[in-house]
Amino acid sequence: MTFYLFDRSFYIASDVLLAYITVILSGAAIFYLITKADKWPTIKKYVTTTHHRKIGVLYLLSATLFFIRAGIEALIIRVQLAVPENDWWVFQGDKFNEAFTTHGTIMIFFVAMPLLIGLMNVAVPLQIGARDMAFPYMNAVSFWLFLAGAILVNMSFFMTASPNAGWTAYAPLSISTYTPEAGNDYYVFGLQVSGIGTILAAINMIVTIVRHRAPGMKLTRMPLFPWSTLITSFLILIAFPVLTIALYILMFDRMFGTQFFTGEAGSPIYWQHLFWIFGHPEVYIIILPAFGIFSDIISTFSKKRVFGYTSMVIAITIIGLLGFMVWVHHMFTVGLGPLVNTVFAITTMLIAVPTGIKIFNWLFTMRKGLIQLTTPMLFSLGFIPTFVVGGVTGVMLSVAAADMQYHDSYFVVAHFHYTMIGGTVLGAFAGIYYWFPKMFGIKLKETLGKWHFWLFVIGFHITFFPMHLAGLNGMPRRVYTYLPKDDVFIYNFVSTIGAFLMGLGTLAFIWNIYQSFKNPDYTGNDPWDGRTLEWAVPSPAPEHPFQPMPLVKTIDPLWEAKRNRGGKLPEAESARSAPIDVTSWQPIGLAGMMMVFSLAFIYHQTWLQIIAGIGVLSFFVIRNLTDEHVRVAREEENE
Ligand code: HEM
Ligand SMILES: [Cu+2]
Repeated sequence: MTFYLFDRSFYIASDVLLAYITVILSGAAIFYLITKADKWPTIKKYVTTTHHRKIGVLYLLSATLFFIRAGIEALIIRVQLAVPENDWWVFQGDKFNEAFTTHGTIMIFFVAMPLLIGLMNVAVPLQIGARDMAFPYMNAVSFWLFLAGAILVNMSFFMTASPNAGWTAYAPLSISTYTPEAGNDYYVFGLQVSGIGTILAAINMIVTIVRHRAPGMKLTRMPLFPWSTLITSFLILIAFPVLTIALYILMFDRMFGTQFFTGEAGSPIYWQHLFWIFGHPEVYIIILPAFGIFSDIISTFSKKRVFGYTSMVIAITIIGLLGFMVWVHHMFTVGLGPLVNTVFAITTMLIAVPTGIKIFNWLFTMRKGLIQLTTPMLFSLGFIPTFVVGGVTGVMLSVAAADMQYHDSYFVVAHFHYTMIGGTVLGAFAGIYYWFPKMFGIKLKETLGKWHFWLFVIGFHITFFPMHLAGLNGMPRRVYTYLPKDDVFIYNFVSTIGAFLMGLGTLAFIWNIYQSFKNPDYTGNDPWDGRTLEWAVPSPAPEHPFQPMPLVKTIDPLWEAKRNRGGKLPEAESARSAPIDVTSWQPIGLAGMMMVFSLAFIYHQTWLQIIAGIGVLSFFVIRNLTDEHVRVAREEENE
């Protein structure tokens, strides 16, 4: 759309204009509602908090918002592809490239990751009897850095500079020769800033799990969600620095004229290696925690201890290790030679073994169990067959010779949505329904939960099953249209209908949250007749849980206590000390400054770079001068 002001013309694309209007109007509405309900003090509490439950809620809330944004993009993609030779609105050509790039990038980094890290924050400390995360302040820093990165990537659209080289940002397309606009700089800085937050979160999880378990809770008595969190955190700790390095190098190629990925000595294949050495572990980073969630939920609602506990732990560990040895399965068509392809085909196929073990363990956990079809359990049951389909197509793709056909086709798109939606997203929904009482003291409505489940899962299969067939019929991914004679119309049309059903399912979820707060069902400590420690503390979880500190003697201590000791957990003699909780504006300040710093680089503003750089460093200095241990010690002296 073109506007005229004082003889000058301004062009704003109509989709961007619509986004501006939507954001301004909904922003004003939210501002009004908050003021009317007098909620600014609550917001301040959340913004300055270092408490694990509140930070968990912040992660989940942001993830939900980004899910809506990237979900709308998915619907746009589906509408554009509904019929052949479609020229609907503006989403052809480069706009389409931008749509699938930001859809993929946001879904992976700013939806899947924070959904899981959010649930870890809410549940893991309580499940292991810790009083908070080991480093509460750093936890807040992690969250705000994640959000700063996410805002950077989301902002690009409003600056009409969306990343457009795919979520994989393959060189040479992603270097400035081919994409000189700011879009891929937003990608680089957004992922870099949020990646630092993720690495810090992983360190925090590892230390919390290793150092802050309740007395008696040996690693062999730890529930499976904390176990999968521990393994996942190690994967993050190893894989994310590879992404950090890759992004740095890409930044140098884009901004400072180096030639790592082009030219005489450089090669675009280097980017593919670096990206997938990070990228494959990344897909396990977003699936293993979901496995943990399903294990705990299936055990709770089958009223049985999880079958094959030890083999579950070993399987997660092996999947984690193998995850680092398979990255070349994304590069079978590059031409690395038959030997390399064979080795990586075999390691990839091996992963099916521990995954299969887990599937059978879940089935055996349910066998002869007293199964309760609550909403979290339904999501877990929906996961098993869906994920098996994703696993089977994964094994098909791992056959290097066959992958020459499958590669970059819609078959791949179907495969990874079966694993990521069938695994991660269903897992996150299951976890949200399951732990919602621990977050807010109320349950989500079961009837609406069932609507959510059925619409979403049926919609999912209608959307993604036909994509396998479109892919086998030769439809490549990342294309904005096709011809009638390509014979893929019917698959695409059905797929688009399914996508809208998923959208309806998501609306049911949001409506459910609204209804549940409006007519709350208050629940006690233990709404699901749970087995693990989090159900022994009040809902919502208080600032100082576990007084007195329990002594753990089995895998499901609360269940054991309910059977044999009238529900009272044995008490430990000496409690673990609680981390010092503070409230602070520093984490959000630091993250905000990082954002300014990044923008200064994206728009090449040297002075702003210097000032914002000093700003970032000064937060480190301030932090050093405000040691809360000293403050607390002084307060205790004065008492
Ligand atoms: C909610 C319903 C969803 C629908 C209808 C949907 C649809 C699509 C479609 C049609 C594509 C292919 C675009 C193309 O190649 O031209 C795509 C790509 C992608 N989707 Fe989704 N998606 C959904 C949810 C998700 C979720 C939850 C995730 C991850 C957690 C995800 C991750 C991705 C990724 C990584 C890509 C690849 C982007 C690229 O090629 O760079 N999607 N999606
Ligand atoms: Cu992979």
